[in-house]
Amino acid sequence: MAGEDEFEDEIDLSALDNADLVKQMHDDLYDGLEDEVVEGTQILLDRGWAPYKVLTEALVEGMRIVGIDFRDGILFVPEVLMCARAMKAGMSILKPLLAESGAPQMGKMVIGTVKGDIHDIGKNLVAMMMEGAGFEVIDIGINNPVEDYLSALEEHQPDILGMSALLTTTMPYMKVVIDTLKEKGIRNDYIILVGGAPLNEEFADAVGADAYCRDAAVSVEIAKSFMAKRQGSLAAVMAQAG
Ligand code: B1M
Repeated sequence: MAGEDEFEDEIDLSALDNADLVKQMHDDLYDGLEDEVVEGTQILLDRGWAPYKVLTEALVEGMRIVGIDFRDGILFVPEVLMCARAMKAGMSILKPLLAESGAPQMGKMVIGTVKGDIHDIGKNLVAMMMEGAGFEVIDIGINNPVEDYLSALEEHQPDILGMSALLTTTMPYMKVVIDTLKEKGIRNDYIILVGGAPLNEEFADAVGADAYCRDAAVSVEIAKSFMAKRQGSLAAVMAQAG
């Protein structure tokens, strides 16, 4: 019976040891199996894995493997969309845990993916980790023209502007945003952090950003150190004033 075969093929994730479970989760992510990725995420957490370890070793690594086959023309957009959905389902379990650090309010950040670009998994991760570190994060989503950044900055008055780009064709748009802020004389009102797989430090320098962030954890470290500097100079100005 087909039904019985299906059951026989099903893998009991909870019976796997950690290494095999993580490998199986990479496969399940690759196959876009949302429920299985969620189940695997929960099992690892129940076994005492830290949320960040589950995120990096099971989910992010799984998506890295997907990226290789996408690049090589083995996977196509509809399949990769299913992988992305599975990854997001796993991330939704981790989000409250990553955000529950109880850290004091560190500052405020507006973050969005630039115009022409709809990749949002990395940006979402950065937003999650920043929230976990005590930042208030306003996520303006994907495909943002400069006007969207400007209105979010005006409305929310953040300390930090974060921009994400995953395509070599969209990353130059970061310069359009930064140049517009310069033209308006408000560039130095914000710490500007940029990230995304095709970027590097040189690029961040070239477009006039304050820093390139390699991943979500590094983004948190860099944001904290800029905030400390900012608060230090503010304290110095206040001390001078009286
Ligand atoms: Co796209 N895609 N994609 N894709 N996609 C890439 C980026 C690509 C490298 C795949 C490949 O060829 N190997 C390639 C770009 C090539 C290039 O530009 N040189 C590519 C392409 C070509 C395309 C299309 C053009 C394909 C097509 O239509 N023919 C198309 C473009 C659509 C568009 O944006 N206009 C497209 C579409 C898609 C999907 C919709 C199917 C899907 C996106 C779903 C979604 O995001 N909701 C998708 C995916 C999933 C990928 C890959 C496989 C995975 C990206 C990802 O989520 N990584 C990707 C291959 C790859 O990157 N290896 C690929 C996991 C994530 C955790 O990492 O995003 O790097 P990442 O984020 C990291 C850091 O970069 C950093 O921190 C994050 C967390 O650690 N970071 C920041 C990111 N943003 C930051 C912002 C910050 C700080 C740090 O601000 C302060």
